[in-house]
Amino acid sequence: MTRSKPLYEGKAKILYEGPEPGTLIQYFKDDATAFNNKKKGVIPGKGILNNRISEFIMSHLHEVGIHTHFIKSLNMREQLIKAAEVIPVEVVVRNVTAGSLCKRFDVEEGMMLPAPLVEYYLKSDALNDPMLTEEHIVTFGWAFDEELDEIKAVALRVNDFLTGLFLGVGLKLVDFKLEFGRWYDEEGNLYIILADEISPDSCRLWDVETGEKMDKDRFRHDLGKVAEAYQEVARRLGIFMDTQTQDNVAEFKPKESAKPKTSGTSGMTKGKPAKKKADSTAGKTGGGSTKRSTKKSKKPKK
Ligand code: AIR
Ligand code: ASP
Repeated sequence: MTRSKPLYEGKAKILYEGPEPGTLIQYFKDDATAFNNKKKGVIPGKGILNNRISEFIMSHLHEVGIHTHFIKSLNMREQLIKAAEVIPVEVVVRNVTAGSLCKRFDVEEGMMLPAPLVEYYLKSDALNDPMLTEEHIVTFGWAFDEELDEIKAVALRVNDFLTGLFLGVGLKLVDFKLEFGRWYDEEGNLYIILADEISPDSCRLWDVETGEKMDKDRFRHDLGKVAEAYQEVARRLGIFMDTQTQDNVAEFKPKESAKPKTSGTSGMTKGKPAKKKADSTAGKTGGGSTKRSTKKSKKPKK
C-alpha cells in the first residue's frame, strides 16, 4: 500500500496519517532496540506478532472498560488508532524484581514484590529516560494531578487484568510498560487513553513452570529464539494466524507452525493449548465508564 510520509518514526513503529481526521495508522516494524538504542537488531516477524498481540490485548482491555487508542486492525502490520496527544511519561508496573529495578537497587532478580510497584520514566532518548516522581510530572506540567491519579489507577487495573490473562496461559507477568495519551470526543470531553502497544516488547513474561523468559529480554541478553518466544506467547493467547500470515512471519515456516515446536527451549514447548481465537472489537473504543468531564481548555504547559 502506498503511504503518505511518516508523521513519526520510532524505534519499533511508524505512525502515518489516518484516513479520517483524528486517526493515525500505526505500523509495526521488525526492528528491535535495547538499552536506549545501544543495541540494535531485527527480529523477523516481530512486527506481525506484536501487531496481533497488541490488538488482542487492547481489545480485551476495551471489553473491561479501559479506553485505548486501538480502533481496528488494518492488515498484518498496521492498525488504525485514535490520534492522542502524547503524555511523555512511560509508566512501568512491576510484580516481580527484574531489569533496571535490580540494577538500580542491587536486588536479586525474581523476587515477588509485596504489592505492584508503579514507576514513571520520562520519554526522552537524549536523557536516557530518567526516572520521575509524581511530583516531577506535575511540576513540569507533563500531566495534571488528577490525570496522574487516573493513569495510576488504570495502570493497576491493566496489571490485574493482564496478570490473570497471562497466568491462564502459563505465563507470569513480571513487569510491563504503558504509555498514555489525551483524547477528546466531539463534545470536547477529555479521556486518558492507553496508547502505544502491549506486547512482548513491552512486558516481561516468564514461563510459570520453567521460568523461561518469553519476551524482549531474549533479544536484550542474546538468549536466542526471540521470534519463537513471541510466537509462543501469541499461540498461548489463542491468537489465530492464517497460513498466509504465518508464512509472512519469516522464520515460522513450514506451514504447520501453529503447532508448538518440539525442539528448543522447554518452556516454549509446554504451553497450554490455545484458549480462544482473537476477537475484534473494531471501532468500539470511546464512551463508557471512565469518561471525564474535564474540558479541552485545561491543558498542561508541555
Ligand atoms: N520497557 C521499558 N522501556 C521500554 C520497555 N519496553 C518495559 C520493559 C520491561 C519494563 O518496561 O520491557 O517490561 C521495565 O523495564 P526496565 O528496563 O525498567 O526493567
Ligand atoms: N528502552 C527500550 C528497551 O530497552 C528500547 C531502547 O531503549 O532502545 O526495551
